[in-house]
Amino acid sequence: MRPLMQRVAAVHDLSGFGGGSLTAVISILSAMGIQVCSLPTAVLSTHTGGFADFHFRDLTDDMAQIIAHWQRLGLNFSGVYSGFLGSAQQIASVLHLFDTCTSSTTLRVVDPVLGDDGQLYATMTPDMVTEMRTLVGQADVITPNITEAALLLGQPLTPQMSQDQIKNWVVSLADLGPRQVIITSVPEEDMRGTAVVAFDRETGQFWKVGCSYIPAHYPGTGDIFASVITGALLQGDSLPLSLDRAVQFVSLTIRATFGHNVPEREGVLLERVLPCLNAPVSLSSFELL
Ligand code: PXL
Repeated sequence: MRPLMQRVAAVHDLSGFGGGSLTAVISILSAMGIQVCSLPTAVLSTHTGGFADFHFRDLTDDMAQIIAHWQRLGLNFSGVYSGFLGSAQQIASVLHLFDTCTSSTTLRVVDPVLGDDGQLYATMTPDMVTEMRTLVGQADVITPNITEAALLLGQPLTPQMSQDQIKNWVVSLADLGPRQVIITSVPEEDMRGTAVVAFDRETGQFWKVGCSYIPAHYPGTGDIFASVITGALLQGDSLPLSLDRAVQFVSLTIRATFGHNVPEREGVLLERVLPCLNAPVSLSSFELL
């Protein structure tokens, strides 16, 4: 029997204030008509970007129990989508979830949340980087930002990258295992703005979508991006159209926020633009690289 609704297991933290993580994942996928089953990895008072003395509760032990219960219930997910993890040990749980509660058609998306702007996030350890290489190896789709791509590949991050170099990186990441690799925040050669660059190992195609430059950096936009990618792929969109939808939606959230005098650490005004996720696709700007 066809499932009544697509169902995704979302393996992310719940940050109370500051946007991003499960708050973004649930609202975006729900708006796209996809049911979210949350597997929380940690509970925090805020995200870790820009707040000192945040409260952090690691849920590593709870995760195994939650998965065991889901297994007893015979749940079968159309997608498993992981993001911020609370400890390196949680990677074993995500790998276990990949092997249970899934079928041959389940889409496995891993956003290897490790850091940004050349630095690891406050709770991340070198262990996490090593283990994350194993997790991305079992994914269908991965969505690192350029810092996370550098960490996964053990390469230094440079302010500028040639087209050949970035192509090299997406292929090297695909060599770890995933079919589709999407790198965000790739610096443009002219240093004006950034781009998203993707590679599909099965077709051998490289794609690029440019992002217009806005001088602001809001936490949580990586979670928003990866959530739209997950929703669009589950809705049946191609990789390039999914990239386009995710870039356009993230740009909208930033434009809805920029201009208000809100501290960047409070994140974007996601709720202001959520309904746009249901607008018909009207323009696209992807390019073949
Ligand atoms: O946006 C990624 C993310 C998710 N969850 C927490 C974070 C961050 C990035 O800083 O701190 C708790």
